[in-house]
Amino acid sequence: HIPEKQWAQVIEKTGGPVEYKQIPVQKPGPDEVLVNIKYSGVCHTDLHAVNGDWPIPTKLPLVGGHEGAGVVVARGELVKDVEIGDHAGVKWLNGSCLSCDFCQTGDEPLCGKALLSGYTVDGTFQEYCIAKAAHVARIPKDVPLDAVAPILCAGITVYKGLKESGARPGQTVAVVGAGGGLGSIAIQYAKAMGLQVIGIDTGDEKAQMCKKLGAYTFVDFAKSSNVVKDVQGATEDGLGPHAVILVAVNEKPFQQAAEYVRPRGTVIAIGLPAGAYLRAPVFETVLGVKTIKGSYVGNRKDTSEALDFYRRGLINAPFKTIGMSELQKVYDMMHEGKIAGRYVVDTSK
Ligand code: 8ID
Ligand code: ZN
Repeated sequence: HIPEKQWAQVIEKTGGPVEYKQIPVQKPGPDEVLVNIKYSGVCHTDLHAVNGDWPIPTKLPLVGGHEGAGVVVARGELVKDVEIGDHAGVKWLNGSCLSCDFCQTGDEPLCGKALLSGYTVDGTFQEYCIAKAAHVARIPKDVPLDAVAPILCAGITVYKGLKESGARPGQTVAVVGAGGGLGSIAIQYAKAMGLQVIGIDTGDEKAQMCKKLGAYTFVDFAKSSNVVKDVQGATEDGLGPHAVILVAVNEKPFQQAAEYVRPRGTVIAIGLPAGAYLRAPVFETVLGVKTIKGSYVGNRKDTSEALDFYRRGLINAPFKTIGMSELQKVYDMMHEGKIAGRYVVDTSK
């Protein structure tokens, strides 16, 4: 049975704090489902939303969260292909118009009417969350809901970013921010795609984790006196990695990447540090025929592909579980850069 009230983490104003309290359970509209969220990953995007780091405003009050894995408990009358009891994931792209130029061509994250979970609509830091049926991720029943939660944003995003990079099996990719949530999962997808990984982040815990996950070497940006030289030196011929996946929450590495990426290589910007700019030397970019581009989550097909990698046992990224009531602690650790891998909140605690 579906209760009238539920526990949620709510922010009333930009800047926070999050308040753990009871709020009403919503009813799904005709094209929507209600998902009983069991676990939700905590993405740095959720912290950006609390802090108001980005140029678009959030709804307020706001329930954050967009890596929610759970069970469908209700559906609107137009929903035909999601059943009550199905396992489903609520991701960043909560809904889109499905008819604009972008939606028609599988670029639905670019839809001008996109609904964003935990940003423009309430997200997954609550026990019951609404999402458009067309966009919920279909999660196979043999997959654990806690471990799969981080795939719903971090996994999809880095998988798509790796595809956008054009890197081929056997080539080298640098993951910048490799010790964080997206980075740790990026190492696993890259390895599964036959790429060789250089991890870049800081601290012994993250270094060890990155190597355990499959990075063949690690560059500690805080200890290195010349990150550009060290990253290039970590490649066999010293010419730099074929691709760079930028998932750090800091502007500086966005500038360094254009310098150390290999000629003909591609830099993929994914991380969204507040107010940051991409800067690259024109001369070296032109004569090196380098590509610099953004990558933004993934479409429904990327979602099912990313989940399939997970289902086949190719992705084993570390996560820690904590009660949803302790979300603020996770934000505090994230702010200090102290999380190796991902935290997942249990909505029942
Ligand atoms: O679709 C998208 N583009 C998308 C999707 C999901 C998330 C973008 N994001 C964005 C988030 O909004 C955030 O800005 O990706 C960024 C990373 O999210 P995350 O992985 O959830 O953050 P984290 O777990 O805090 O990891 C960040 C890591 O970066 C490292 C930190 O040590 C941490 O491990 N880092 C920093 I800060 N500066 C660094 C540097 N100079 C660095 N690593 C290497 N070099
Ligand atoms: Zn996210």
